[in-house]
Amino acid sequence: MLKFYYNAAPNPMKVALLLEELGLPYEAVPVDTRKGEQHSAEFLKINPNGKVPVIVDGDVRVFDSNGILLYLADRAKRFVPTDAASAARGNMISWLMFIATGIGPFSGQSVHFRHAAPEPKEYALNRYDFEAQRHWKIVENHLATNTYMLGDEYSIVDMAFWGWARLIPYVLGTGDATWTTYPNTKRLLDLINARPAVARADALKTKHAFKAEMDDDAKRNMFPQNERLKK
Ligand SMILES: N[C@@H](CCC(=O)N[C@@H](CS)C(=O)NCC(=O)O)C(=O)O
Repeated sequence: MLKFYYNAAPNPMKVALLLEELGLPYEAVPVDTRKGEQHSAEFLKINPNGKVPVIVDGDVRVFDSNGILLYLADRAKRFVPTDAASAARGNMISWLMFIATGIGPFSGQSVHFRHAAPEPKEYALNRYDFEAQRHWKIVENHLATNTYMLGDEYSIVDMAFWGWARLIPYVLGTGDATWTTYPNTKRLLDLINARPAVARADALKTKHAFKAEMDDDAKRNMFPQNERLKK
């Protein structure tokens, strides 16, 4: 059976949503990143990048969330335009990579500098907050004239969007006021949240007890770069 290495963070949750949408049987394998399980020699054999998500299905291993979405959707021929030469496929790849290389990394760094980095952090926070906002505004404007990220059809790009969109208030530090600036984003988020597959994906995290405390040990595991500053 397909093994899905995960925790409850945005990148694994996108994949959980697709697995549930496809109705694929899978075994969810928790990787407790606050305990440092992503750095174990055993896990690094599965994902040399030491991060979740990863899937292993027979002799196929795919790591990196957007790569996994594309692999599973292509294989199932669902939630993705399948004609490799079509305009629809080009559009899908553009938006999927925009989320993979822009929305995800800038939102992730915005979270880090806003909520975890020590002072002084004004320069870095300003840069990542600016870029996170710039990327989310592109999505917001796009959704003013598109029901879903690819127009009329729900796709893996919406699942990639969903993983991060529900965290925008935390990413941008703007709380409930966020949605007055991002009404179209909220509309799509609500549309996706109403899908039964979302409830099933979200139920996953209740099946395993992940470490909740961000103590010194968890910080060492999550932010190993800081050890260099102590030397
Ligand atoms: N580009 C990767 C990023 C994966 C990633 O950053 N995963 C986080 C959880 S969302 C993680 O494993 N963090 C643990 C760590 O960085 O040590 C993807 O999209 O899958």
